[in-house]
Amino acid sequence: ELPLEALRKLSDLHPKPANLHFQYGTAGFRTLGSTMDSVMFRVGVLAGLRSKKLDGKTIGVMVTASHNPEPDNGVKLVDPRGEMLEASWEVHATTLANAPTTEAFIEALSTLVKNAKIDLSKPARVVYARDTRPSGPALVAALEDGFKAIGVSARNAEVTTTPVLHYLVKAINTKGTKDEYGEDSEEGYMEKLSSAFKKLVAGKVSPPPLIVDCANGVGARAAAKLSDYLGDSLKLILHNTATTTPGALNNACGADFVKTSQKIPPSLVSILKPGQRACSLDGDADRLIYFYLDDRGLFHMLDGDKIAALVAAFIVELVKGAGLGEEIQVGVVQTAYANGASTKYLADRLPVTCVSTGVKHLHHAAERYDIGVYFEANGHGTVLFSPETTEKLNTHQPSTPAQSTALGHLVNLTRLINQTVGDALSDMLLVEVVLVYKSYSGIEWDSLYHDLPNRLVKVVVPDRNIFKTEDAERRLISPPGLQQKIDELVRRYEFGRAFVRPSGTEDVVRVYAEATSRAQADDLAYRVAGLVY
Ligand code: NG1
Ligand code: ZN
Repeated sequence: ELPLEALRKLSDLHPKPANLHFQYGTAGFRTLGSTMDSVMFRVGVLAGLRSKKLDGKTIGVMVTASHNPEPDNGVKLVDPRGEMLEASWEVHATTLANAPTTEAFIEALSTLVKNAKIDLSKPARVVYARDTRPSGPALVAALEDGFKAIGVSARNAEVTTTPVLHYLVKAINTKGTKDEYGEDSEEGYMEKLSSAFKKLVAGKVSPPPLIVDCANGVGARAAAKLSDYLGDSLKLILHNTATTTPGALNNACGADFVKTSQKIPPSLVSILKPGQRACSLDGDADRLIYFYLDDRGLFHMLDGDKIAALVAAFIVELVKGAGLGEEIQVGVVQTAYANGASTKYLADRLPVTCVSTGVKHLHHAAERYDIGVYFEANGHGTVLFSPETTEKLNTHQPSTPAQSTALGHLVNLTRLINQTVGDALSDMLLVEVVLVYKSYSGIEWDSLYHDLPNRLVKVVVPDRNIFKTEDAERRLISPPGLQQKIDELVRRYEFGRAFVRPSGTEDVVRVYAEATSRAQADDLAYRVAGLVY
């Protein structure tokens, strides 16, 4: 039976604003933080039900709006293996969030319990965390009321990054099993990553210090801790660490700023020397973009596509080196936003799949390879080793010392990489390992291939839901006739490519275009935008 009395009493403290509609999208619920009180309460209850449904396994709840402006906030659920919430439950989340009254909410809960066959006598366990947003504490209090209302045993992981929360979920659920992921604490995470990194770079020449733009967000705290664990193995110089300065979060800094504006954060202009490498985290430290200035002071960005190219080629080399080239297939997963030049570079070397935007699509497609490398151009990504591959790496008998070394590196990579979700800090260490092995500076890395100039624009339209896509979002099937017009335009540009899709996180339609020159890419993007509007 649902604890109706507690639910009613607490739900009445968190009424749903009458005029708002909430949607659990690709990144959970995300909107203005000041409107999310009822959403948080209801997500607290839903997390409890999700845990009960999964026999008391621990569910994660992360309160963050990532790279969005400071007044925004958001919340998403993490399933027991550290992955995004199962898709069918996204619908339940939306239904519960939009019930107009307490009674309607309780009715929707009863329906869910019945339809999903949830045994309410099971225990409910949740671990939750938040980023540094000022709206966070009040929203977490509403979430905790939700836990209380349904009787969740909840563990507060306080202020930490999204990837640490995902790590905790997996670590808690695998504790004491043969698949134990690591100690279930932030320290356990730091220890796991840093010790794998130190083993990988042992005996190598330490690289020059790395400048890290922390977006004035929670990544600043995590990077500072990680830096202590790394000691001399990698020196980090942290910038944009003002987590308590109002308005500073993601403002003219961070991975999204760098990727979108294709510029160095103004706060680093006087700091970054030519040739020196730097990277930006986003507001919850699950995206990573590198960059450097060349001798002429020109800005060069190394985005998620460049990271995928660097990392995938390195892993392929190690797999071959370990004598497992025939047995282990390495593949890459991208979205339509991947630069055409990166797709070409990668496809010449290994299998590449294109999927729809959204981490869950990338993650699931990557799981189909023995080793699946997935990165969004915006810097969100990771590498997945299938359970069979991990097993093989741990048990394979190498026949030469060189094979043994390569095998050891692969095993250490399985520990260095946060396989639950894209993780800026883990990815940063991964990139640093490859740069050390290849003796690459940013310049050599950058020259793996040359990005096609591209432009991404947002178009505000009356109703973005009329835009429907196919072929991994590369083509429109609605509104009728529009795709043909786009095709006609694209044909006029050398290496032209353009596509239109509705955003899953903002009320806009996105237009992407690339061509051989900056002017052509801009021109194509604006002409396509003109068709959409
Ligand atoms: P939408 O708003 O659906 O384009 C954006 C990003 C995605 C992904 C999600 C989740 C672009 C073009 N889109 O999705 O890659 O990161 O947010 O945060 O960067
Ligand atoms: Zn993020």
